[in-house]
Amino acid sequence: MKCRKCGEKASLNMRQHKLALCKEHFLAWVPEQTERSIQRYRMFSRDDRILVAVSGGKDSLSLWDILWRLGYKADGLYIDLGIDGGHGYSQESRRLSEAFAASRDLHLRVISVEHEAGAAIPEAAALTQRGREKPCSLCGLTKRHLMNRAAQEGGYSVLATGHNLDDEAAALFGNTLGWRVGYLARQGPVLEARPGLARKVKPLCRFYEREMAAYALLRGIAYIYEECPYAEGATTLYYKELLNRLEADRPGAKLSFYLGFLRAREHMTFHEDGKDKLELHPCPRCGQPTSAPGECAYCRTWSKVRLRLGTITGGEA
Ligand code: Q46
Ligand code: ZN
Ligand code: ZN
Repeated sequence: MKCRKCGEKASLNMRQHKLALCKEHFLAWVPEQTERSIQRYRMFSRDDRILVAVSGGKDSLSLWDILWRLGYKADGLYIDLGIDGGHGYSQESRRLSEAFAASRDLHLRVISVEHEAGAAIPEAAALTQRGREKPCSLCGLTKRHLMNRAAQEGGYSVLATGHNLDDEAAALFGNTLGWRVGYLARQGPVLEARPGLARKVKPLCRFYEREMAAYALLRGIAYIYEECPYAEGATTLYYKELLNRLEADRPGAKLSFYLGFLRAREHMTFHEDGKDKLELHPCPRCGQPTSAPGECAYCRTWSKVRLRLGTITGGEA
């Protein structure tokens, strides 16, 4: 297989795009395509200050690398979840994120959940969920809260995440299976700002996971290969597998599923009603918007954690 641009040996054959490229042309193609998505969905301009949520994985570090190469003003945010399992997952992903930032002289803000909220994620989950479930809902809630707060406090106009097409197609598949119209109404490359909520964008939403892995590898980015130890068995991974099977038989199926949804959404209206409807007001404790009647879920959950920690250690809640 030869590179379509120069005729040299191709490094990657992208059947879904009917495009094969050598290393050099693939490394140029990815930032070009990212720039096209940024423009197409009007994500941000070169005047904006962007905060990239970095996990130490291939997608978020590649996103940061691409934005930096394209000349955008992008800082990074790493949230240390305090997950020790899987050979010190948090420690290792933090080390790689810090090394990445240092190698490019970029600014990385590090927030530790334990320091901010009073306990590491697994510990807090064990206290509130009694070890019955995975810590993922608490983790997701905490990350969203801290990311939004960091974006607001730092005066960033936009928060960028490294979600790729496989992530987006799997989320869309799940939301469609359950006809969660509230989520469908809000799913897309851009989530506009609301009072107290930062604007969110996903510049890699048109890239297959495989393309991002190839980009990180060919660019020589050192990223954490292993997933979070709690990711195993997640429904999203099951949906990804199903979609991969479909993709193997019909190259391009994932992309057309997602892009078809975005096109269809322009002509359809998903009414956010019932429990999906998001009527927001500021949380009386932290000030972040919430749809809960009183304090936001973050404040309620973490005060429960601190209360239980206080009971155990004899300290203050
Ligand atoms: S939610 Fe769950 Fe992830 Fe948090 S605990 Fe790990 S798997 S990191 S995206
Ligand atoms: Zn080439
Ligand atoms: Zn709150």
